[in-house]
Amino acid sequence: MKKALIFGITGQDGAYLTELLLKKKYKVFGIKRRSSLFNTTRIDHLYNNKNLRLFYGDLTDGLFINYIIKKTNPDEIYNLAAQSHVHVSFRIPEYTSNVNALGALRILETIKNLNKKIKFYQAGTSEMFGKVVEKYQKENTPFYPRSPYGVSKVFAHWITTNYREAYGLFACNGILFNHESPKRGETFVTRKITIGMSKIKLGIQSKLVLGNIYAKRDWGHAKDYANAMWLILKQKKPDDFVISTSKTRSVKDFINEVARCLDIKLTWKGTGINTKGFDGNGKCIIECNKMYFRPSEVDYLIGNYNKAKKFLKWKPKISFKALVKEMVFEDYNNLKAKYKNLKKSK
Ligand code: NAP
Ligand code: G4F
Repeated sequence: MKKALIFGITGQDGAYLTELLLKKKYKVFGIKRRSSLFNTTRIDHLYNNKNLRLFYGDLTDGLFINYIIKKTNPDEIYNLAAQSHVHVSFRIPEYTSNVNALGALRILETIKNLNKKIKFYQAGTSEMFGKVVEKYQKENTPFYPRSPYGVSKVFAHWITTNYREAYGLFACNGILFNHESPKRGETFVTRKITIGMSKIKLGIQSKLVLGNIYAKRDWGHAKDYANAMWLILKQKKPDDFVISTSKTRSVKDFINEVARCLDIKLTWKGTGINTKGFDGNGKCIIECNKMYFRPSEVDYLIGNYNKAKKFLKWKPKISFKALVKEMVFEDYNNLKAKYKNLKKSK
């Protein structure tokens, strides 16, 4: 039986990857952080699986990392743990770097010292391309990160490459473009929109306030991307892969698709930060506020996943429309049920 150790198991991607690996009959060890509230919601449905075992731990703790890798001695390690919010990284740059950059180094150094046969996956990101220097970003497109988050991930990318070249580790970088799902964190823009617009439709919220709605992203589904992570470690030789859909859309396009799913007749007026969205009754339901703008922005991302298609035989299966529909459906129905129960209990 293959054994996998997942850092970041309680996150969006950790949940999809755990589902996949358990289905493939892996023994899965996962690291959860100690917190004052339960933080395992995304994997609670897997809790009783006898092949899943969770440990408390943290990527900032080198002693723990050494202990857990020694104790579990896995075949594969997936490093999905990160302070993953770009805007927040401007507020806590040192912490972000400690977790995202040094965290990856701590794992690699432990693998090097304990067991060089362990395969390692590093969760890299399109944010490393930042102010893009090529129209379609691929594996060898130069990086130009635009946030402490992006910079921390560039370190993690290169230290992974360095340990592969210097010590012969089976260490791989996935360079994943934005991927979303109903399990997406609620402060990322897609989920903020599906929750906010659902609440507006249900009459629980009057307005959705956003930042730069003209930024463009290449959005895929997290389930497809978790599958790519597993395929990357299945290769004969360690390598780096871009995972994307090769389609780009603005935040405004995403909002329009959500409005369509919820049957909200949305019209727009104004430009830039003064852009406003109105419902069928002429009521302003969307506006922009500079508090959600970043000190430096990534305006445009679109990936070229040809290498993954060729070597991993991977391609995205879930379309943009299907992704948005799934997210809206989940949020709208859950909120509707919750709101109904609240009304009943009053
Ligand atoms: P996420 O939902 O924010 O999950 C991050 C995970 O890391 C959570 O389990 C979190 O624990 C854990 N974590 C945070 N700080 C930690 C620390 N100090 N020690 C141990 N664990 C810690 O992120 P995601 O969307 O699943 O993304 C997974 C990885 O892929 C991240 O590294 C992210 O940077 C990267 N990535 C994501 C995307 C995307 O579009 N989703 C694209 C490219 C790359 P808690 O649950 O306790 O917070
Ligand atoms: O949803 P976002 O916060 O995602 P962002 O910054 O692209 O980062 C995500 O994807 C990366 C992959 O490229 C990951 F590495 C990273 O961990 C994370 O998962 O913002 C998307 C866009 C940005 O341009 C942002 O400025 O939406 C814009 N935006 C506009 N209004 C907003 C908002 N973003 C957020 N979070 N909240 C807003 O109100």
